[in-house]
Amino acid sequence: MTDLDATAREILRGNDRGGYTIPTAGLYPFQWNWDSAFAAWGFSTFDPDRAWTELETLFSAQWDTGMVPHIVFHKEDDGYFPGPSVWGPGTTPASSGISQPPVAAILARKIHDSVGGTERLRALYPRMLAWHRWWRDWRCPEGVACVTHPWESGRDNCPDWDPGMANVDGSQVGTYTRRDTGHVDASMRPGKEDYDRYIAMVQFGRACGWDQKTILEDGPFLMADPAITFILIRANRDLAAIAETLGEDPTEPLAMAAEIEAALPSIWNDELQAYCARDARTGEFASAISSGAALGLLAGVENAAMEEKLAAMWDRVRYGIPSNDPAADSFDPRRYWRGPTWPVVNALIAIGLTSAGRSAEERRLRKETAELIRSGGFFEYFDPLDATPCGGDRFTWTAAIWLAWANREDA
Ligand code: 9WN
Repeated sequence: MTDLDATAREILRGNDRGGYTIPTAGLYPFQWNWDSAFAAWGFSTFDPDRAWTELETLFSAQWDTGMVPHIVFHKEDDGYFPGPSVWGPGTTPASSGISQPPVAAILARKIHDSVGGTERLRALYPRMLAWHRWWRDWRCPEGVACVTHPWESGRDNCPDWDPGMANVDGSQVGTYTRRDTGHVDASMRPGKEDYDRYIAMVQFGRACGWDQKTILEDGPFLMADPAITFILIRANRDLAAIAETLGEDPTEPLAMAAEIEAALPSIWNDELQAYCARDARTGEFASAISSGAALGLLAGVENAAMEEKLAAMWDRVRYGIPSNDPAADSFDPRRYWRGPTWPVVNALIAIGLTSAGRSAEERRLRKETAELIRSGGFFEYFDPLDATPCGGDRFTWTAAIWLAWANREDA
């Protein structure tokens, strides 16, 4: 074990709050959905029991509808805004009212493949299936996966969401105090106008009691998300493989994957020659290619024209896949999802590269990601041009993907 491995383990242990990990102390004091799935993957490298517990705790907050919330507020903490009182009453434990990228089945399968735990997986299976059904019923109105809030995408202020955000009225939200900019440099975070709109969307959901029909039909924001679309296709296929392992019927998850796949032409942007975010209300496409398109390989989607664009995008930076194309006007190398590279997204893309047998690119991505962590530490994300570490430090998912992927010496 290297010193970095030891530090990564310490970070996971240090962010453990008893059955769940927080993403990082201060900035994110609760349990986040996809962060926890990655944390479980990291824990599986040295504490398989703790890995399964992480997923179990996350799914213990699942709503009756099948939705697994994007934040679970296990304990009070006023260091984060918007906390439980903003999302509204109604759930135990308290949680947010939206979801996040459904990576749990993808990582649960990986964890089971490497460390076993069939009975733990068996208990989670119906919960994961219910969650995928929720995505089908409430987030795939035209086949591909949509998000009803940029936070649901996990790629909050990515230019992917600019067309939809432009139509959200944030002028009536009232006053509130942000906490994020007290923890990290404001120039690395979404701006005030973004936050006003984020809060307006939360207020809409709360006002209708998180009624999904109302949110889907009349909510202020509904955009097709290429990243979640690809993740969900892959997650459904992995769930089908899990079903087979458990002696369950894989037909339904396979059918859900096939339905989404059949709808992919609706997010093909001819102008950009790539799969792209698209406003489901107006039909408008996002204006730049993002790392969402690079997740196509997760779903087995390989398109020569798009691959060429993605390769050019990668070559415009030195470290990792950027969250937004450096050739776009909207590119900003340090502002959150508007340009930086995210080790955790690189790890997901690498799973896709491995599945596609593209080992040279997987190796390059792994080495570039490892270099960022070696030089800058376990930060939330990095400037892809000069490797400056950004956002929160001692970050759970960066430590987790180091242990599960980026520290691999070579193959
Ligand atoms: C809102 C915890 C989360 C990640 C998201 C990332 C960021 C929250 C925020 O932090 O979002 O959910 O307040 O900025 O964008 O992907 O899950 O690490």
